[in-house]
Amino acid sequence: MTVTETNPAATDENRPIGFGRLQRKEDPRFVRGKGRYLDDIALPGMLHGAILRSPVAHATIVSIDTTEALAHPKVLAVITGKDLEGLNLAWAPTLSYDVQAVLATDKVRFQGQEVAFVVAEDRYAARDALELIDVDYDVLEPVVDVRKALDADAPIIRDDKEGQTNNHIFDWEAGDSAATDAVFDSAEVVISEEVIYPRVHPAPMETCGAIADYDPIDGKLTLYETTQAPHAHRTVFALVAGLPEHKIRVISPDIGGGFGNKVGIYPGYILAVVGSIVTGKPVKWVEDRSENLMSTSFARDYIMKADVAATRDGRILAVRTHVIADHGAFNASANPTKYPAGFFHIFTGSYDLEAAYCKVTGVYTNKAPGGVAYACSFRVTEAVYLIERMVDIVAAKLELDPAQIRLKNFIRPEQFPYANKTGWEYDSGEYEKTFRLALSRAGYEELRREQAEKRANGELMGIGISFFTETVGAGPRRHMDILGLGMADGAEVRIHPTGKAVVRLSVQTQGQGHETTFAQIVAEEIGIPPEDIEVVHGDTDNTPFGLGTYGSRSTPVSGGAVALATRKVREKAKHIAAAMLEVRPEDLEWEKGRWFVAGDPTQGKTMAEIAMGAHGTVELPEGIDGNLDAEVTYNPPNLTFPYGAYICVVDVDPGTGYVKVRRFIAVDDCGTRINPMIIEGQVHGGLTDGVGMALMEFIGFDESGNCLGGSFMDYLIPTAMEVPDWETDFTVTPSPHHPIGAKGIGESATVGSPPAVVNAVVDALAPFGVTHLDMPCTPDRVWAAMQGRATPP
Ligand code: MCN
Ligand code: CUM
Repeated sequence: MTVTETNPAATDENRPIGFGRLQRKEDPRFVRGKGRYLDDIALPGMLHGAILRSPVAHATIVSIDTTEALAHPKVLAVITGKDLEGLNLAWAPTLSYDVQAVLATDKVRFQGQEVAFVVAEDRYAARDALELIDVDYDVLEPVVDVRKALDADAPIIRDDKEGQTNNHIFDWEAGDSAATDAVFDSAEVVISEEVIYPRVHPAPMETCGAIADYDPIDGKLTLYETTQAPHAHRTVFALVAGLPEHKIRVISPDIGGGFGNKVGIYPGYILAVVGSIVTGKPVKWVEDRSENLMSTSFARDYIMKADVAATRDGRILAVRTHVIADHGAFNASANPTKYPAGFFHIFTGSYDLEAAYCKVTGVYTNKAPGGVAYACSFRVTEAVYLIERMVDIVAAKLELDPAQIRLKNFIRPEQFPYANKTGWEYDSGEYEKTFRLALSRAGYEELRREQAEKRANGELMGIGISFFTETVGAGPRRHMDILGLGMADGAEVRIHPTGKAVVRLSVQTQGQGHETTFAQIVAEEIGIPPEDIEVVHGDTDNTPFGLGTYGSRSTPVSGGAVALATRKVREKAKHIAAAMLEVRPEDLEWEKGRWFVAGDPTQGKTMAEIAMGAHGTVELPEGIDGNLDAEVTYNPPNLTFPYGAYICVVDVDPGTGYVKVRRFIAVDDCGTRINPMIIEGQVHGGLTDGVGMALMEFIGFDESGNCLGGSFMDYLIPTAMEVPDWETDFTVTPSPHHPIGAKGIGESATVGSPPAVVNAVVDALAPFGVTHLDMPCTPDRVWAAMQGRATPP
């Protein structure tokens, strides 16, 4: 088999097969407009649903009159919360052991909440009929300011919950409070700041939607959904709707971006199912942009009060923080159950501390639910932003260089595996090496000289550094589950008689290129070229069980499953080859793509020959059945800890406060790299996210609880105009416990870049005595900071 000829695209890094810069197998259909997204699917006789949403943030529902809507000639059904109560479906469990109203029955609790569902012959009729529904609301005082949510006189939002006498959801803590306080008591320097990570939204290009097709004859529900986790959704649907799980098929077609927005189970999905059961026809529901921005999973919304204890010369000793977490009206965030604040407790960052402690208080407000979305790595975003902002503040107050203070405090290579003070075991890292590469790529010393010259001329140039460590690949089953489902993932590898392969995954690509990279893992392990390997995913009838794609867990978990399943195939192939060659398996040696007789390389069998042999007539050894297939469910022993060093250079217009990102240098380490081109794409996208959040993205509310970020006119996202040409580089520190040494990369840049941008803006404003500025650093906020005024909301 001459691999190089059959795989001309994979020529990068001298690796003709397996890992390398292979062009994406999925792109021919995407670039030709042949992707098949949810809204492209039209089933025979399909009806269309639309959701009536609450115009107010907090109100009692006095009455709902649907008579006129029902009289619309094209309307087949109008469903209200009362109807759902009859089916015991008015409330659905969230992924955080709370409940969420599918359609409001008693009260509405955020602007945009689902109140009624219309099913009509077409989309326009469904929308028109929404306007014919008459809802009488008795408006209540809303809880908008999260700081006041726990006040004794605050209106109680969740009066539906028995025993709920305030807006408190949970208190969660990590680390050692007393030990941390002790370090603070004797510290030379204590520095405090309140750091806010505002509410933002993942805003994928494709909004969320579902098509439910319930067949009353055989009782089978086929549910097309924009979901990042088809298997988990199916199980939850079985539990919620009481449908037998083997009669539910969840199909997740091509996804136009997920970014965490497509993890949750939204009322619209459930309503499509109810609509199909009620009408006996397939029902499609697709939300519009405003519905997406106003009602589906937002992200962040953390107010973090933090203290850092340090020595006068910049050795950081301890960090403690108290977070108020705004979870909106329902606690619907998608965390591993044990961790209501996600993995926020990695806020100790990349530094070797003596002590750390965090407490997170989750509260209800009259806002849309969510919290864990937007490439957050389960709230590592908030953690990284906090520590990287604080380290810069400490550096500024102690008049130290932000690069030097980081070098002084890094966890050293010989300390890995490193147990941090809040319970994580970092698997591997060479922080200083990666950091120094970023400094040299940036020309850090030269940049500082340039900055000094500019400052002398009254020009505002800023240099921002961020060094982040992530924890991705949730997770070991003994520690991590969602609704009781352990966080493992399955993979199935089948080799056809002619030597072509199919690999079936439990994870779901949304743009990350799984159809390419998972084929590359099989190729690397077994020597079949990637173009001969088909990747199947996104259909519960055709893939093994697993928890899906989020928290950059596909490579750490599913990637491990695929590598191990392929190794099983390779081992089996050895026994079959031995039978074919009439030698003992111990006498065979492996080279990529073939087993051969040790000492006589001419005597061998390629994978294609072995595949045919497996299905052929040769007598197979005891215990080897006639196929070349294998499956594995992989339960990772630990998470993986990718990291990176980012440096951002900005110029601030002293006249307007406008921030221009001039340069951005990103050096990432995600261990073994499967496809460098795809990794670069992931990093470019995440850096763009970071510039967006740092400078413009923000979901705000007025005092009545009206959402101020409900369209792309108000919720700004970056375009090519706002971002520089990214300068990326990498180091490789393989994960010691992952089968191929890979760590996740899908969220690294979104997690790591916002502090670099904000640190750069604050650095630019240093001549004004500014040491902190909250995101987004919009021109008006930057301007106000220059004038020494409080920043506008
Ligand atoms: N990869 C690699 N080598 C590594 C690590 C990863 O080549 N060492 C490749 C993977 O094989 C995969 C891609 O990079 O093709 C991302 O892998 P991974 O880090 O495992 O992340 P996931 O595949 O689990 O993707 C999830 C992650 C998350 S949680 C969000 S949010 C996000 C992100 O991916 N959403 C995205 N990146 C996105 N990119 C696109 N285009 N669209 C989204 O919705
Ligand atoms: Cu937190 S967004 Mo991604 O994990 O799907």
